[in-house]
Amino acid sequence: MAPTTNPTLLKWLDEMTALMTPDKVVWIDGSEEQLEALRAEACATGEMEKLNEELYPGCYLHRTKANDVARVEDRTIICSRKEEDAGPTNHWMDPTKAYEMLYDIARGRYAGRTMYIIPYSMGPVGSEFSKAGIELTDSIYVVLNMAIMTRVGFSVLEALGDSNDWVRGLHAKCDIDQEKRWIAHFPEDNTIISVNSGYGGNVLLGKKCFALRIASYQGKNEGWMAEHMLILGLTKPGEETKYVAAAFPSACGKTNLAMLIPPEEFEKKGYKVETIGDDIAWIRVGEDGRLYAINPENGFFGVAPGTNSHSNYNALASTKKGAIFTNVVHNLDNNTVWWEKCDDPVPTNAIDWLGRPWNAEIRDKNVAEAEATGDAAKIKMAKCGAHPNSRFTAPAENCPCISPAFATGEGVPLSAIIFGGRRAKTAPLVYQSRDWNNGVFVGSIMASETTAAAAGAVGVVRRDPMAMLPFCGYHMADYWTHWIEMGKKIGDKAPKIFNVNWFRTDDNGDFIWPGYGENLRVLDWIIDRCEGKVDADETAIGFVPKAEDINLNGLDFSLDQLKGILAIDKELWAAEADGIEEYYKKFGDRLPEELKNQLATLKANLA
Ligand code: OXD
Ligand code: MN
Repeated sequence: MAPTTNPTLLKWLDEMTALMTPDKVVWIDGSEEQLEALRAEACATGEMEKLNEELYPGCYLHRTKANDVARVEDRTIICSRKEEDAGPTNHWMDPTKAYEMLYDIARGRYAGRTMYIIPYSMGPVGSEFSKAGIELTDSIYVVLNMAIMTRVGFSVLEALGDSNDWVRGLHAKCDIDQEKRWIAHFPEDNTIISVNSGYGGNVLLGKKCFALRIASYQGKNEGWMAEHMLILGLTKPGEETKYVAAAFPSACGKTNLAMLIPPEEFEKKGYKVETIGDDIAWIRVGEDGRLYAINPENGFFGVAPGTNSHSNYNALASTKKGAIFTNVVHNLDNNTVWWEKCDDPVPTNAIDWLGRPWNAEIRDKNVAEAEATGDAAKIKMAKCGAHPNSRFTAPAENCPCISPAFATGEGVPLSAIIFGGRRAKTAPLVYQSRDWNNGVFVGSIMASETTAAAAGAVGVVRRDPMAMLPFCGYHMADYWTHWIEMGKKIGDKAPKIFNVNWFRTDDNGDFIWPGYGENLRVLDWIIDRCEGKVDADETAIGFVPKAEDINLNGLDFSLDQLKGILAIDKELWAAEADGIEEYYKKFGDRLPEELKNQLATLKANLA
């Protein structure tokens, strides 16, 4: 018998069961016994491998198919009724056609298989911020990852009651056929359909699909915000904790900033950073008129390569129990995991992410063979034992610096919002916007330059507004209007908005600022600005620190170097303003007047 009487849920389940024709139906109740039985089953079928229980208690390894290792933006679609509502930055498909196509792909694909019904909550069950979803899947790997990344089980159904405010999610592995892979969103129907993938970002439907694409649309209609932001708390000695949310494009070190360890000088004085979230923030106006944020997730889905005790001690520690590793190297000598730039030497007896025998000798042979082809992409991949986008799924509660506020679901008041990108020359290390609307402008023009490591031309500016380019579930210009509307609601209670750039380079292309834990020095200034404790220089783009106000104690970094990365090159900014003007044209008459005015002001300031 179904553990719910929710009429909309039961009706949808009837429809989906008829469509998918599973042999068996299993409700995920949230109990440890059920999850443990599923882990055992996944190990018996080879879907997962259990790792060394002493070194990695409760941890497992999984490999996806080689064609299924990342999110697929070109096959991610927003199926709003009107094409113009998806906007120029999304791929759109007519919903009637999309349902027909997707149901044709999925029809009967649970035959001979089990349909798992996962009731899950984004945000702690019962929190005012939280929302429920139901994901149907034929993958135990998905069930077990969802049980780390979200709150799953019957308590979600109880909290939902008979409400229709829940998100429908259908996932079917089908044949992992990349030609028939679709990650489809129907924002007006609260529905997600994902077919032919088994990779996390495409199939853990609570994360990017619900908590960003669907939720951003819900937020617009319901007066709140779903953002691609980390949330952290910074406590200065003797002061109360201040909270900031920060948006960066993928691969700009969001998880590292969220879990930052202060430099020794600061730690000794009593500075502390606590993590609330590393990827997503749901933000609402509180009773006192300020913005409050929660992390709707319950775990971290982090990139493994590059994670080590120096780059992110806390993330690494989070992976030591109850974690699932995907597409990393399996070290057979001690039945543990390995990836590029972890703390351990290359294993001598291992299996690579493709399931092939692997060690340093084999790798060198692979690299030599790839070099003979002269193909840069092949050479890059031959150097990897772990896939560059290999992942860990780790419970947030494992994180040594997790904030007590993470679990309460009450939301933390935001003092600052930070935007950032990768800019070699243009953006200074940090600047503050003049006010909320200017901050919205700063977020809307967020960009990164392509690096030599990525395929394609070097130095091309890619705009990624608010780091939401792949995640905004509706027209980007309407999303900016929503930001402006939120600003009107909160007035002078608004968090201050900043922009940071850790990636200024010297003439050799090397990064100037040391980054990682040293970024605390910038956060320190940001909080001082929020508190009105420190002055700044007003420039054409906003308020830039006086170099002396950024504490460099204990760091081998000169004031002149700092002045260099705080400098604003007017010529570069004039070119930037032209680039913004060109970019804004895409959004036609939906571009809010306020942003047009902001661009005009920037141009006037630069003249
Ligand atoms: C992620 C991403 O996986 O932003 O979090 O790509
Ligand atoms: Mn992300």
